[in-house]
Amino acid sequence: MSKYHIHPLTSIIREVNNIFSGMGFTFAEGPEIETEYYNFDALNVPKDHPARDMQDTFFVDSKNEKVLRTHTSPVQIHYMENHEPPIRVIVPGKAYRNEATDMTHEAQFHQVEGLVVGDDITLAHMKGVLKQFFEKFFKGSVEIRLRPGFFPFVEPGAEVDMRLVGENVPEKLRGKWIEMLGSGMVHPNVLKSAGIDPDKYQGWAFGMGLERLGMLKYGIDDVRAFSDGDLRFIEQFSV
Ligand code: 2NM
Repeated sequence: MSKYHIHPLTSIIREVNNIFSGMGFTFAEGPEIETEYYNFDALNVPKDHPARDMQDTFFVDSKNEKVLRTHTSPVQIHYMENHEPPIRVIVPGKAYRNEATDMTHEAQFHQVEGLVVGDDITLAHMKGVLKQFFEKFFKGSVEIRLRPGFFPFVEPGAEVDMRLVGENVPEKLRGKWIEMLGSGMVHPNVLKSAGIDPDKYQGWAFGMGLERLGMLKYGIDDVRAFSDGDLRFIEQFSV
C-alpha cells in the first residue's frame, strides 16, 4: 500500500473547485479569524440573534470583538467590497461553531459557499447550477427540490434537497430526498453593506457542508472520522 494519501476533504475541495471553475466561477478565500462586523453585522444577522451567543460562537480575544468565523460568508463580503458585478465566486474553507460534537456535528467543519451577483440573476439560475454541480460530483442524474427556509442573509431563503436517480444509485440512497444546503436571494441589506446597489443588482448564494458531501460520496457514517487522526481512515483513500 502507498504511504501517501490525499485526505478526502482535500479531494472534495479540489473537485468542487474544478466543477465550479468549469461553470465560470472563480475561487476566493479569506481569514478564519474575523470581526463581528464581517461575520454577522454585514450579513444582516440581528444583534440579538442566538448565533452570536458565546455558546454558539468562539470569541477569541479578551475584548470579545474577534470570532472564529461561523461560516465562510465574510469572505463573500470582502469579495463584494473589492469587485464589481458580475460576480461568480465560490469559497471553500473551514468554519467553527461552539457546539457539542456528535456523529453529524463538529466544532470545526468545512463549507463551500457560492455567490452570483448580476443584473438579471434568478433562483432558476441557481437551481440549474446546483443540479449540474451534483450531477458532476455524484457522476449520475439528480433531481433538485427547493423548500422555503430562513437565513438572515437572504430573502427569500430556500433549503435545497437532492435525489439521485437512475441505475447505479446505492441501495441506501435510492429514491430518497437528501437535504444538502441552504440558499437564497442575497438580502438587499447585505448587498448594500458590501457596497453593491440593490436597486441595480441582485444575487443568489448558498452554503453547503463539505463533510456531509463526503459522507454521502464515500459512505462515511460519523463526521468525526474526518478529523480524529486515525490513520486507518485516510489509508482507505488513494492518491
Ligand atoms: C447559506 C445559506 C444562505 C450565503 C449568503 C452569502 C452572502 F455573503 F453572499 F450574503 N453567502 N452565503 C448563504 C445563504 C449561506 O448557508 C447555509
